[in-house]
Amino acid sequence: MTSATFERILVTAALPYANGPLHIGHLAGAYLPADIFVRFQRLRGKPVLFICGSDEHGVPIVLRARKDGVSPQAIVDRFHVQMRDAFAAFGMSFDHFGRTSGAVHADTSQAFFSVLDEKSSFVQKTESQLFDPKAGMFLADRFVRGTCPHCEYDDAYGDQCEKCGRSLSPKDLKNPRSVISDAIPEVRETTHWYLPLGVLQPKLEAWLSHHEDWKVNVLGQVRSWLQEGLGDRAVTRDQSWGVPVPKKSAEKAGIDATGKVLYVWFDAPIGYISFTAEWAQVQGQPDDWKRWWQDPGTRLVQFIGKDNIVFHCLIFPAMLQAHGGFVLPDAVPANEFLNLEGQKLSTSRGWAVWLHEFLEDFPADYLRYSLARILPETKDADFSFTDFQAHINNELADTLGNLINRSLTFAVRYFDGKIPSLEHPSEADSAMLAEIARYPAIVAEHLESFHFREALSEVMALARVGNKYFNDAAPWATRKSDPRACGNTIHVAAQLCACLSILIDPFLPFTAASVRRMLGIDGVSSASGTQATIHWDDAVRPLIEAGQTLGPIEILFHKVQDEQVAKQRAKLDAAMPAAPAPKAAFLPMGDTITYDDFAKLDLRVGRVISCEPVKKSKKLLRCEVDLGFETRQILAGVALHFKPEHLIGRNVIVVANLAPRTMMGLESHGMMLMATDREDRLFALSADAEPGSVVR
Ligand code: B3M
Ligand code: ZN
Repeated sequence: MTSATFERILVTAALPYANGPLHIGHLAGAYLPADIFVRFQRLRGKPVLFICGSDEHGVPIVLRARKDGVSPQAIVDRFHVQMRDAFAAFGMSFDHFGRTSGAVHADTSQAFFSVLDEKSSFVQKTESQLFDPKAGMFLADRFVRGTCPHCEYDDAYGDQCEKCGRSLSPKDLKNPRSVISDAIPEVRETTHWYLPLGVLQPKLEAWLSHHEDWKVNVLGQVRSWLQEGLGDRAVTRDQSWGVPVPKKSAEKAGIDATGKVLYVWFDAPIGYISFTAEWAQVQGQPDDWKRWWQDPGTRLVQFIGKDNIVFHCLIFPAMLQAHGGFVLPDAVPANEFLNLEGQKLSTSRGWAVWLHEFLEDFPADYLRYSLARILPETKDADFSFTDFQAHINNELADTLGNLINRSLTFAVRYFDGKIPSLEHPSEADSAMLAEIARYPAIVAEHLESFHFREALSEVMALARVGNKYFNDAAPWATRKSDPRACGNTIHVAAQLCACLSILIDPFLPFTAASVRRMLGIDGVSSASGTQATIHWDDAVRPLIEAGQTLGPIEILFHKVQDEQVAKQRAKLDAAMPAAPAPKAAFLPMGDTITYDDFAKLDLRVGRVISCEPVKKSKKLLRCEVDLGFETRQILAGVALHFKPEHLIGRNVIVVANLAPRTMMGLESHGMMLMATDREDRLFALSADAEPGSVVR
């Protein structure tokens, strides 16, 4: 089936963990592309349903709760609301934003598990796993850290190494330690349900063979997993936070189900289904979710970031196949990662632009535009505030904003706020109208094939063509010399603005709505739950009648000032101060000596009674040191590190039996011991004992 023949499109975006605020990396990875796609499809008039929600189970949430000293429920309650609101403020037009800690989700995922269990799709295995004897719990996934067996990175998670990206199992780690108690884990036996993916692999491969057109980055990962051969994946965990393993399954297997829950990556993707069921309930048609998930006329498109590829392209499809009766993803347009100012985004180190904070300084469409410009579609991308400023000022303000603003302001000022008629258009007018007719299909083709950057670049190309047309037509000159030509220019420019108000809508929904308000266009909407009467394809033809009265002019974009950029940078720097220069290596150990070698040293406590610089020497200080039984002159090469007053009156340790040496014409009878650190700082050794005391 080609994508055109599907009756409806079900779009999902990865469910973000409810363990912290959202940042620009989240938007660029999955949500902005998904929203662009959905808004475009709604404008096309296709039945489309957009599902997302928060992923509220799993170790990250439990760890965050422990860190904050609150319950996991308190954490997810807080971040679910924060994420939902931030998404809404950025115009993410979900039809439903659910949560996996809800009752419908628990029922749906338990029912799913039970079907697989009844079909004997699972195997049960008793295996030894890491157990924290101090905390009294098994240590799955991120509860353990240790050294990666592949790359030796010493802080790898139990489920994945952040350095080399390999997926791990806690027992693979060398020198494992509990994240909870820092205890060294013991090995204990426990029984779990496993999905034997190896058995399911042939059927998966058959299905995947119809999707050779997927993105290269996605197919690359999928193929490498298949080549290695899929193994058994545990789908349950020993833990208290999660969807409990269904009692019936536990009884059937003769396993005590207490403290056993579904693995978060088993229940989370089922969230897409349970949230659709919740949506259907809200619509008053509780069974309607079936049409979206079980009718082969549905095209399922799943937007994710690259770290979720294996789950969406192999494991979830295998679960769906094992269950039977569900549609499988037709496309999984995964994005690569977004970096920030040249560095990896990091929630823990505070290296991020948080969505809820961004809105205090800029309108949502600014970020949507700048991110859409650089989406990491085929490789990692970098967000920088300098680029951001250039995107807004040179492109949004100077190109798009300028075109719309000068066209409509002209009509307000010289045509009484009405769109003039088109009479005997010039060649240039007709050529411009022909361009308008050409672009909707060009942009649509890019959007259909998930080339969002390219699509946006075509939209902006049309705006540039429009600016050139406006400049060449010079209505400010023809206003007096040829009023009809001037009217025609403004008429055509208004049609162009109308067309752009549709083409920019998936990217800049807030701006698009402003433009349509100014133009007085009703009947276009890409928002959730709205029925449009004017569609994407209508953008090819003139949408404005002559005589149409314009609404009040709205300023679309304000330029981003240098101070605003500086403020954002300062915020980032405050969050993560520049890393200290790496320290020098420790000096290598000296050769081994015997005790007798050591015993030759006569170390004594001394007190510095006087100290002064040595003339003509930068380094030497001359000290009188009281050793109890006598007073000695000792020269110390420490003048660059200590002032005489730092040493006078201090107890020091002296090598008392060192042969005398002459320096700068002065005799030194012994040596003071100092510690040198890796930055070459000196610390005098000291002891609170009377002068003359023996050190050994
Ligand atoms: N919560 C992981 C993530 O946020 C996970 C996605 C679930 S999608 C079903 O990267
Ligand atoms: Zn590694």
